[in-house]
Amino acid sequence: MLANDILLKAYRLMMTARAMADIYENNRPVCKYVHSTSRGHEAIQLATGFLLKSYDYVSPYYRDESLMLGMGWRPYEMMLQLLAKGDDPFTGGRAYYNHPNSRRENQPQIIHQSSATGMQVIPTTGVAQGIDYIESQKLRSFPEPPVVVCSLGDGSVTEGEVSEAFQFAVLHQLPVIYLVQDNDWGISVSSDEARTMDAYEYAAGFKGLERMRVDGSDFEASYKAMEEAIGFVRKERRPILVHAKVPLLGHHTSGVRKEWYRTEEDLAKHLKDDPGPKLRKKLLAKKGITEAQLDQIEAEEKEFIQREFALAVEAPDPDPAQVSDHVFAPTPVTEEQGNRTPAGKERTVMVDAALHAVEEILRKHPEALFFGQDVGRRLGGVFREAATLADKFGDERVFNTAIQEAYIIGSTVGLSALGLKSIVEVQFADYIYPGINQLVTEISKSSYLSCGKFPINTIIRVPIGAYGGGGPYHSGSVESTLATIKGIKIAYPSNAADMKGLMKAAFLDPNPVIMLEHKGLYWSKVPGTDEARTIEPDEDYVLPFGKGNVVLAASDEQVAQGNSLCIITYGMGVYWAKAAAKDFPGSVEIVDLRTIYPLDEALIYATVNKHGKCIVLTEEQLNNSFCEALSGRIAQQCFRNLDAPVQTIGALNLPAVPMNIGLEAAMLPNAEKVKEKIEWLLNY
Ligand SMILES: Cc1ncc(C[n+]2csc(CCOP(=O)(O)OP(=O)(O)O)c2C)c(N)n1
Ligand SMILES: [Mg+2]
Repeated sequence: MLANDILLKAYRLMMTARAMADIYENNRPVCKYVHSTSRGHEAIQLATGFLLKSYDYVSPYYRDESLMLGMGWRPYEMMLQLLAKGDDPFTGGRAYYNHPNSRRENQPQIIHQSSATGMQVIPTTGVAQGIDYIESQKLRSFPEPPVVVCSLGDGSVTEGEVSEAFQFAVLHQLPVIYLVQDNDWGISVSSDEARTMDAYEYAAGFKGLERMRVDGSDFEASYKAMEEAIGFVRKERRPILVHAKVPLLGHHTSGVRKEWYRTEEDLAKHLKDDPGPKLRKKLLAKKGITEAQLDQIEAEEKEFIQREFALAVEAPDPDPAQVSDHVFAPTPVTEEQGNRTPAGKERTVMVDAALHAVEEILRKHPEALFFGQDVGRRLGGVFREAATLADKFGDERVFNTAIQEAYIIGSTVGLSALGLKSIVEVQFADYIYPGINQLVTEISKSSYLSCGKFPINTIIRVPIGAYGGGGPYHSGSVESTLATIKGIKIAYPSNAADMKGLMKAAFLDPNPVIMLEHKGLYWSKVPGTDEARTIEPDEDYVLPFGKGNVVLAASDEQVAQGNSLCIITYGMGVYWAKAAAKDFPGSVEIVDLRTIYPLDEALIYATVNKHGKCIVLTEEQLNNSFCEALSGRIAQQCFRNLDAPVQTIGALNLPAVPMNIGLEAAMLPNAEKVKEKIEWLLNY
């Protein structure tokens, strides 16, 4: 039997949650932003909240209002988010009710929470992965072994990404509790429409995942179950799924009303399990607890919530001048530093420059780890871009993952929250798509929506590009897709020195960075790309993002005669441009962008203004590409100085790069195609 004070505290907070739901419902025009309440789910949520410690991590979902109350969050603070006020401690008025994140020292830690159902499971499992890594490397000590709670609804469990996380958690035996609150509904989709098994039954398919069922509407049972689950994970360092059956008493959200799709019968069935009255009955059966005492608690909470609500309504709105704050955390790398061309060094191929950069990072930073498909000991990457690293740093720091792009990318959110620095790899750019969801939904928004509390420090290495008949699923370009995502940085080096300097800058950058690494430049195998091999810079060399490079300058003479143009390009385009320029000595200036975001707009515009003629060159299919967007921006910014329309060169607008080398060549740009355009433009 639990002590009366815990039961009474739970009862009080159930009355708080009820009063909150009621006041929101009674003030719908004021509570205009969409919100859900925890009505029906209070018991399991409060039990969980009571049991977590400040060094634990929890990912509450949008219905976990009572979980927040259980962890000691003040209703006023939560209401600031409900009303999207400036002092909303989680998102500063940027996201919905009960989408918390917190680094407060005296309460459990909460990473950024998105609204995408089930998508929090990978980032949150990443937190458990991070704790496991810290424990294995003895990087830090905790008062006692932390646990991670990932909370989600029954409807969310059917999302595919959830299974990637479960797989990883059981394989690596991570200290995580998946708490599934099963109310039999996913908006209007009933459980029998959505699945043949509930989460408890589903969990049985994941060998090594402990599981437990509990009546989540019974506070005492919930408390005992969570106490056991948390105790198990603290001690055993293994994952468990807790399946809590709960009623759903409120509306799905303020906007989707229960009476639209639920029958009287269904509502009545759920109401029978209302956790408040259930607990009240138990309390009244105890000695010394009276109806009057419980009535008083209810009345006190009602009054308290009225005061809290009035205060929150009065709070100021966010300052619109701050709308653009916190997209990125500031990076320490703003200037090129270190020795780029040390004396006596050999020229190095680009793939080795990347490998050496990662090796130097791993040697210096125990908080750094590197994982992805085939990067582990046996192969060291399908391009040998990770060769020998596992031998040197061990299988806990450099390891293979299953084929799980969503997990590979999304787990870095959790690792980053713990101060770890992950370098991960997606084997081919063509296979980044299963990970794009995590990139867009979780990673890119984390810093912005947590007001800078959770920027995601990660490097995502992505071999990219076409050459030598790689075929339709190993040659694709993805930079335009990536460039539409705000909140990530994208590098696209064209030579070994840039690769090394940018990799180092990416590592020091507290924000998410994608390194696009052209497979055709890795070993300078493509004819004409020998210059991608350069002297390898020193270990301390860094190249800031957003600084383009003039790789070929036009002569003053040709510029003065108006017989010049510039080519703005990156990656393989640099080599096509260089080859084409040979026939026009002094007339062509080539800018290698080096990073797609941030973009060196100052250099681009200054160069275009100088020549008055410009070609933007890319390997990608042209229509609606980054290259077209950039040419539009150039036209806008440099209109007065342009002597001809901005030209673009890219691949044909086909859905894939065909495999036969003749077809591949027909699709891609090359030096010849660039030459024709230069000639035409110089004569314009
Ligand atoms: C990826 C994604 N798809 C769809 C939605 C819209 N949506 C919001 S809540 C919800 C139902 C979730 O049901 P469940 O996980 O059982 O949680 P409950 O609301 O029942 O507590 C859906 C489909 C979403 N938020 N995210
Ligand atoms: Mg549900």
